[in-house]
Amino acid sequence: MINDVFMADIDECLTPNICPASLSCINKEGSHECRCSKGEFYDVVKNQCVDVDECAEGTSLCDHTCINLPKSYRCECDKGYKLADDRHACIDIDECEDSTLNTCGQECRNTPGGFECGCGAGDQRVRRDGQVGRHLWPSRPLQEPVPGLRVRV
Ligand SMILES: [Ca+2]
Ligand SMILES: [Ca+2]
Repeated sequence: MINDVFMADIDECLTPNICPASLSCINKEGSHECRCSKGEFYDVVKNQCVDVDECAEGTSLCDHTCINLPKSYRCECDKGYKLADDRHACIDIDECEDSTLNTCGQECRNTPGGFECGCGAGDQRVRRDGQVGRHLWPSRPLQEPVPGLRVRV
């Protein structure tokens, strides 16, 4: 019969400095383990935990830009896109949904990463601000170039 008293686990982690600096102590049944934090790895040469550069390793899976951080990383999106709830994917901002995000005087068409402004065939005035919008399209096909069509950029 096993004597529970002799089988009792000792929590080695209660011993001060049982693990080298920057390593966390994990108590295990009959032993213990010194481990680096999540997002770090043990560098044998430096004898310490160092940050994993998820961006350089290509493990970040960011849609656009990866920013390496201590023990972590973060994803950023190009202009005209916003970070999705999963904090990795980038989704297009619909500038036409919010009039403060587009500079169209008349019609607005959402495009991936930007928006386009257009005007009716009968209207020759089109406002366009090059900030995010890229192109100009006639909202109705023009049969031929309209004389005197002026585009203000
Ligand atoms: Ca990192
Ligand atoms: Ca857009």
